[in-house]
Amino acid sequence: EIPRVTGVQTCALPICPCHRVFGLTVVASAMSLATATAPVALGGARATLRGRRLAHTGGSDKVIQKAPAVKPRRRGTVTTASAVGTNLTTWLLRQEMEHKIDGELAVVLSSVSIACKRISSLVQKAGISGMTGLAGGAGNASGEDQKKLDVVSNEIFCEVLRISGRTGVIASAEEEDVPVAVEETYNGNYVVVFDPLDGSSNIDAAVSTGSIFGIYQSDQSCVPDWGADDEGVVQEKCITNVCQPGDNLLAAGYCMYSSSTILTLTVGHGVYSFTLDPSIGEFVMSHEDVKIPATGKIYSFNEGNFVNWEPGLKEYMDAIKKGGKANDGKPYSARYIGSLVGDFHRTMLYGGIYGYPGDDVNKNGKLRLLYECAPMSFIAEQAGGMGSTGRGRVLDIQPDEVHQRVPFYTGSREEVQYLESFLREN
Ligand code: P6P
Repeated sequence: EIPRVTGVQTCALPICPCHRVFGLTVVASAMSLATATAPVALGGARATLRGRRLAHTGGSDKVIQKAPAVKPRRRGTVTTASAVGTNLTTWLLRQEMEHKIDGELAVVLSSVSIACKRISSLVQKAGISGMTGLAGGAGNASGEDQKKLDVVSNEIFCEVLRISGRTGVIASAEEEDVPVAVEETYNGNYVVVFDPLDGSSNIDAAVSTGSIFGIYQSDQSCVPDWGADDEGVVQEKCITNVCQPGDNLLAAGYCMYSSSTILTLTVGHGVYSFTLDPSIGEFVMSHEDVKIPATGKIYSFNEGNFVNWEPGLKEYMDAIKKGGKANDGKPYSARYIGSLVGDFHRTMLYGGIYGYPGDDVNKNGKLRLLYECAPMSFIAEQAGGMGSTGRGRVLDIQPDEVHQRVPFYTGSREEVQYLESFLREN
């Protein structure tokens, strides 16, 4: 039974094996291709040309094969082979070897990937396991109806993060307004913010959904003194620890549950996507060092809100419908599935712009800064794109509260800058 303290939910979980990223021998598949470039004249000896054995020539020095004209490599040039096909665990170990993350963060990321696998399995069979439809109850902290899978996905994320033993504080889209302090036994150095199942309104129609997460270093001055702090002080420290600007993010990612399950993440050195291979239950790298095209002819907005948009945004919309730079002056195309993760992933790969503007009804729009816009902006910037409020960089914002909303535009750098130019004029 998890003892609940009103205000700050702490939990004393039974001692469980932590998720560990076991040390594996990492074989760096460095290949150096020393290739002959001149025609090969063989004199009575076996020879190897690029690994293929050629027949003995009986001593005549005639050319028996002209090597393909390839640019000679400087001997000793090590060519690091692509990491595509590497599984997530091996990639995390490589990041740790290269000091891009520490072992503790590797454990947290590995735990998140386990949560994503479990949620993917539930999403794939939601329609036949009675997991569609509303959970009932009062809804989440943002006043949104909770689907059954929202609640279950949230519990999965909370459980794997607590058991990882590396998480100090967690803040979820589905938890009440205060972040949750992880009980001391399992307390760790990281703050994890997440939306366990974004776009869950699409579940009943089997349209793409996703999990979004961001990981911060815990501010040691905000770690509760479990023996002395009362719950008000613990709560205050947790909120301070969670409300960090996106620029402090150590890692961020999303897992898209669609025609395939794709975990995309960054640890601050580029963006990598791993596709779940259900036959082995492993995330396998499918996209290496993803870069968003500088321009793109797809725009992704809910135009149902058009009448409430500010004048500059309306002018922008009219402009790209007449024609834009990315499409040789021809009109852009609209794509909108109402799921941030799906719309964002497509924008990442194809280019273009996704936006959820503020309007006359909701001046800060709908998306939450901490666990939607900031993680997605970190990923976008790592992929050469942008994350903007239309008038500033999302990652610069110091959050005032956990479920704070901001207007959000992201995608191709030149497309977001073009949009900003219309808003600056007004
Ligand atoms: P609307 C899903 O609820 C979400 O948070 C994002 O995933 C999505 O982009 C947006 O809201 C859709 O909102 O108002 O267009 O239905």
